[in-house]
Amino acid sequence: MKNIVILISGRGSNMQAIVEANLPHRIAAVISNRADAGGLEYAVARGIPTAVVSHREHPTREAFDTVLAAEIDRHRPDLVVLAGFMRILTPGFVEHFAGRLINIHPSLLPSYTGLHTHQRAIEDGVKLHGCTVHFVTADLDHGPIIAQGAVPVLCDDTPDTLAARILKIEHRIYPQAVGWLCSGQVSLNASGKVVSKGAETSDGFVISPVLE
Ligand code: NHR
Ligand code: GAR
Repeated sequence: MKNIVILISGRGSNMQAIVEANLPHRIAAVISNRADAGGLEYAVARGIPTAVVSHREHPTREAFDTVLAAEIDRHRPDLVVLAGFMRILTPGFVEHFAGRLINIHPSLLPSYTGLHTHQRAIEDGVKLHGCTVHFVTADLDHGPIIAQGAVPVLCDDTPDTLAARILKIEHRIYPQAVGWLCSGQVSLNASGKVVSKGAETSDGFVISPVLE
């Protein structure tokens, strides 16, 4: 059984989706950089060990990341999952967890890296938007892509309605991607490329708006 550590900063709905997927792996801990993260209560109620490492109590990003890495390492994780975790991580931290650190980002990367992705997609008038599960590297939101999900963007969408549509897809692809990585069905090869044993098919497409 693999050990998974999940990092959150807020409500933790992706964490919840991963917990409720009942994967044959142990959620060893949920760690937040904010004591008021809503997701912590859920984890406590499920009997999952929790910890808070507050970025505000550390003078530099390096100091915060050193303490955070030590807290994560106590749980001997095979996989570290960022689920709405909002602090940019230093190259030293990323290197320490290389190949076992993943994130879900609310856009079809490499489009719309960074913050406020839904607002920017609406402003640009794109017809498809979505979410991406990727390995975390020092290059923000540019690590190797594991899985993506797309949704239509509607003419009257607001950032909130679009975010809600995408969140549903996040809750489906993130547990799946965690499962694939833990089972070895999907992995990162020595050249830093994501390789898949059989999870791929050429079926399925999304056209937006739909054809008549
Ligand atoms: N760290 C590295 N090195 N590489 C990545 O790809 C990372 C990362 C840390 C977090 C998640 C990412 C996202 O999915 C993520 C990917 C926060 C910010 C940010 O600007 C940017 C990207 C992501 C998460 N954070 C501000 C900061 O100063 C704080 C913002 C806040 O607290 O609201 O760290 O979008
Ligand atoms: C999710 O939509 C996730 O993709 C996004 O924040 C939300 C967290 O929701 N992540 C980022 O924007 C990272 N910068 P959750 O806490 O309910 O999982």
